[in-house]
Amino acid sequence: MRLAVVCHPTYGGSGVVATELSKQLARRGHEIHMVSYQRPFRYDPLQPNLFFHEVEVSDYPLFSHPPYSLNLTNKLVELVEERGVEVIHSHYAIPHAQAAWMAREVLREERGLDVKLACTLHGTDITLVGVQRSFFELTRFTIQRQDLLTAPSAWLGQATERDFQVAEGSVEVIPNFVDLERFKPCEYQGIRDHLQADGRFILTHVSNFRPVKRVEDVVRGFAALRTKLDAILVLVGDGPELPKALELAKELGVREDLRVLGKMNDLERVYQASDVFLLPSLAESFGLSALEAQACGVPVIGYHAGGLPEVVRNGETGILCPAGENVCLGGLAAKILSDPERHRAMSLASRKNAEKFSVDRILSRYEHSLCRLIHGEEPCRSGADSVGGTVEVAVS
Ligand code: GMT
Repeated sequence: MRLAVVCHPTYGGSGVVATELSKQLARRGHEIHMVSYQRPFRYDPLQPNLFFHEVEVSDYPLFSHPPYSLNLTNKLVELVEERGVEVIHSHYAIPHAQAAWMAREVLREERGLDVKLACTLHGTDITLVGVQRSFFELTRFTIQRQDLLTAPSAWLGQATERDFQVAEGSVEVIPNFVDLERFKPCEYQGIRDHLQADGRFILTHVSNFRPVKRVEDVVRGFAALRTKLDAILVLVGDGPELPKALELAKELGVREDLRVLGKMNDLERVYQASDVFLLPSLAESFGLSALEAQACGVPVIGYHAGGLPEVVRNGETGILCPAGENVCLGGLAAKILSDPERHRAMSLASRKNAEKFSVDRILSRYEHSLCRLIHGEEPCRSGADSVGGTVEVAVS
């Protein structure tokens, strides 16, 4: 296959999934063209069959808001014409599904080319941003015109079908995946020392600290736990809600117990040192961080809401509290931590659960669905086959 993969390059689950998927498909011999305004942070320039195409964003002074979607559309037209791209795979609907649809219109009408469109919906493109009045109509229109729609959870699939008038059952659920070699349990003591845990339990939260992550609930839950147990709370990532969370921790008298690490690349080292992972979002479509934590053997505590129950097995690999009950988060975390046998069983079950989301298993599902767009039920040819066996490394 020859694919154009369009994504947001910044930190965030959708960019991570798009880039890891691209690398894996390229490894299987498909020709993958990643497209964005900046190189995605997990992109590997040395990987054969993987190319990055930067969209030049117009800086003409008349535009106080550069029309990125138009520059992106032109780049996609160019890639289909010049590189023979067969499918445009958008990650996060806005503005990628719109640009892909516009590119296809140009290609059909003027060049007689029929590129297929696939879009992986990730979460807030449906639940928060796409439903805004200023985005809704065009998002609905372009989502309905994709040849393949995928979502990481049944919960997000159903929300899309309900709110965007997509035919029932037409969103395919393909969960997020995890690299089980990288994210695995490890007893290494160094990070615990570095965090000055001094034998205390370690609770962790990793996110982009936006309101949807409900970081205040993390802090309130942790404060509730601190009335029962000695522990520290490690916060990884950065975003607009972080200062508020730190202020709240001060008010609740637990600021000294926080370790604020900022953005990190090698997250596995923090998960491996953690005893419990907290993710109390109410509208999380999947929760990639919850999967990565479980792969490292760390039970997850969050709410019975969104797609989280599809990732965390309530009572087995973590605990899901009734939505919004933040004191419950701390109370149940304390219960698990005070029972070493139960904690150990949950830790083992967490790793086992994560194994169901291995790269190989999930990748095959993407590969099958994308190939079907081009070849129907025929077996899929690799990119190398379809371009005459050439394997190149290049950046355009
Ligand atoms: O929807 C978002 O907030 C953006 C996206 C991102 O880029 O961070 O996150 C979503 O995509 C991830 C990968 O599919 C999922 O694991 C996250 O659960 C999801 N975030 C939300 O639904 C809030």
